Amino acid sequence: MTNPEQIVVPEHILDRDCTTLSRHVLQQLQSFGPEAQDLSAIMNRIALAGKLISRRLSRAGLMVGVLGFTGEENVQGESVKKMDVYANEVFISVFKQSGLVCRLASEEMEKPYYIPENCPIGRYTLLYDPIDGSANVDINLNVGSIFAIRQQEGDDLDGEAKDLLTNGRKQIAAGYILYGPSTMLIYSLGHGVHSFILDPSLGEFILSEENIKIPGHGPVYSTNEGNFWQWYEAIRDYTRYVHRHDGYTARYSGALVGDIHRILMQGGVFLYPGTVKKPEGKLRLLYETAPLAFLVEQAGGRATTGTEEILDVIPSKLHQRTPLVIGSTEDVKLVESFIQDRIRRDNSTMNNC
Ligand code: AFP
Repeated sequence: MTNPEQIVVPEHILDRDCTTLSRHVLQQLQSFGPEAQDLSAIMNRIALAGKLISRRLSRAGLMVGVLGFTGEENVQGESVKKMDVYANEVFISVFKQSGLVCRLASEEMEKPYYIPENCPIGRYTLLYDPIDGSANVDINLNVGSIFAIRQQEGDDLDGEAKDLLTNGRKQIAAGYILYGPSTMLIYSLGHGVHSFILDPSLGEFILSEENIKIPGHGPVYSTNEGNFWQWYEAIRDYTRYVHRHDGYTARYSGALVGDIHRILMQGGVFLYPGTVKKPEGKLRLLYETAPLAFLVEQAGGRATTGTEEILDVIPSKLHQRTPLVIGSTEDVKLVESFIQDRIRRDNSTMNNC
């Protein structure tokens, strides 16, 4: 018989070590019903995709045919990297026979991938950006995958996926996988934000932190200031403000997931605003800005286009882009105040003409 006093690892640590992602989903939903089982299984599949991508990234420089471009362009007109193609196909492959989803919609595919009729078909849709920040892959810096889960509404017989053209509040779950020094999975089912770390010795994502709360304010502003002269005056005003005031510091990696992760943990604001030539900005609503907005709001932060909450935006097409201002409530409000100020000034100039 084991004497409990001889156990050297405290019970709560052992318990945490045993909290895998699928167990955590069931705990969150407080149910073992079919819906909870499905969501738990979906998260498990996303985790499997993350493990496969993480494994390939960790050896990318040693393998043939992993780094660099394919020579093709995606639906966004951007050059496709070999890792983008691999990661996109990994998600399809892990979900194809799962019986959990009916469609997968990705930044890399013009139209959603429909589960073939000879495979079991589920009622959920997975939306994802397989490798976000893929320019970082070739130089061994952080990249990520972003995902969201929605329930299919209607039968989508015409294959247009029009039911996905709804606001981000329809997301059931969202999160990202960060491929950094360790591989992390952060997710929310609408009950707080929780993080998991891939333990390579176990091959499992293990709970690292529950109910993450973003600080109300942080020192970091994260944006590509190379676009300064392409931005609208309001964003330039904000940037001048942080340059002239103590307590701000800039951090930008060129990979959204890493930059958002820093802000989620330490506070601050990330901006990818529209430019005069591209008022809609660069980031895609369904695969990037809406999932991250869902997560950051669940952590107590905010996400806006500058004039509208990201989660209220109704897209008119699958690959719609939105400007993004996301992070700590106080810091997002500060950016908004510069935008509102410019709108007021522009309106009064027009009224005086
Ligand atoms: P990809 O997903 O096409 O690799 O683009 C990366 C990204 O969407 C996002 O991760 C970055 O924050 C942003 O673009 C970087 O864009 P800039 O190079 O224009 O700053």
